[in-house]
Amino acid sequence: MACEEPTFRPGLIVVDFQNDFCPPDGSLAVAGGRDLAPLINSLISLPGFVIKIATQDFHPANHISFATNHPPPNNEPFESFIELKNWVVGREDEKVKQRLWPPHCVQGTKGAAFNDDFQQEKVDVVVQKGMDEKSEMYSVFADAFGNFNCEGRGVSHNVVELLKDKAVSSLFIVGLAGDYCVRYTALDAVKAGFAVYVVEEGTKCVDLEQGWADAVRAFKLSGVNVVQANGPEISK
Ligand code: VGL
Ligand code: ZN
Repeated sequence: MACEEPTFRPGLIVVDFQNDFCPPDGSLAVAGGRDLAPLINSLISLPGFVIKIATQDFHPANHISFATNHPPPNNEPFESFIELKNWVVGREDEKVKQRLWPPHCVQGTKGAAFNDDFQQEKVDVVVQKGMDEKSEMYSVFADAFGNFNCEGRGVSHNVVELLKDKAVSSLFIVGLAGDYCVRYTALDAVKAGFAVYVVEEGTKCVDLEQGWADAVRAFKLSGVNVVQANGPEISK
């Protein structure tokens, strides 16, 4: 009987490693975000990945997630939530809570550019997302309602197709922020059928402790693996 070929074909996704998510000047700076550069650069320099993708949050100035685009009193960045309606035909009755953010990653600004320390020339494909003013896309795969196939309404590429074209089996995910775009990208990658590994030291959260605790709980429920860059500590 013929043996199955081993099918471990890993891909790497670096999520939103952009100036606006990094101290000291980012408008939505995640504590410690900039410190991820050495680990992310060493991962992206490895020869073993079948494809290396960087995602880029890339909003129009009138994006629905910006607190400044909503009237007071319910327009406090980080604090306020609005109701987002699924505007896909036939699903308008679906709603999700949308947290409001300071304006960030506006197309054409320095804040939307990749962090200067990031060796972006080593990336194979840059995928821009969040381009539709009425859609939130934390995940590079789908909008806030889990609609995949958002090309033409908020994302530059169909990432599932990109990965399937390269026969990717497994995805390693790092970047910002652990409790938002990394979290939802990882969860959707499992839905799309990939084995998923979030590298713990390769991400930082907006909400320092609670954000990561909630993300890990969601990862456990859906089968996202959390791995350590240097492997588990072995007690002597
Ligand atoms: C992100 C909040 C708003 C992220 C993007 O990259 O995690 N968070 N937009
Ligand atoms: Zn955003």
